[in-house]
Amino acid sequence: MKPNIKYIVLILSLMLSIFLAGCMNENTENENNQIVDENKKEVISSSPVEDFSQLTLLESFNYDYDLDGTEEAINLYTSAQKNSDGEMMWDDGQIFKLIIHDDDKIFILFDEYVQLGKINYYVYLENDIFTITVISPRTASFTVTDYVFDKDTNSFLVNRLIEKITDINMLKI
Ligand SMILES: [Ca+2]
Repeated sequence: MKPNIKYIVLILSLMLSIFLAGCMNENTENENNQIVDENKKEVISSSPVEDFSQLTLLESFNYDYDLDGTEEAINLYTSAQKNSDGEMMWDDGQIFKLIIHDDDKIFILFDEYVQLGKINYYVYLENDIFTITVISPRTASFTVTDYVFDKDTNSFLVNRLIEKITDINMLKI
């Protein structure tokens, strides 16, 4: 009889798993209907220094967010170049990179080809926690993403606050 009991326990476990999975799917579906979806969390760790000299530096902001006495540089680069008068020659699309330079390492917060759109970033402290928010309006999407510094792991936690990537027809950027 013992094998039969094992078999019944196995079947019951499977049924419970399927039931729980069903519950979790329901939750996911509910949350997908909301604008704010905090389920998609990623972590950005440091990577080796790269050469960005071929790119155009659009903005730079310095701040010592890890309190080690040296300011980090938060730089926004684009692949679009300047003409001889120093004016930007924007194409329909270009690469944007938001990079934090910290001594012998960098953090690549954002590295995307942006078609008909732009990138704005904001740097602030929220409850004394260093945070960067990137807002990217484009003709067919609209995203707002937080990059929150985690001093314990010296990395950035990604919170995709708004991610409208389908059915968007932007009227004004
Ligand atoms: Ca520092």
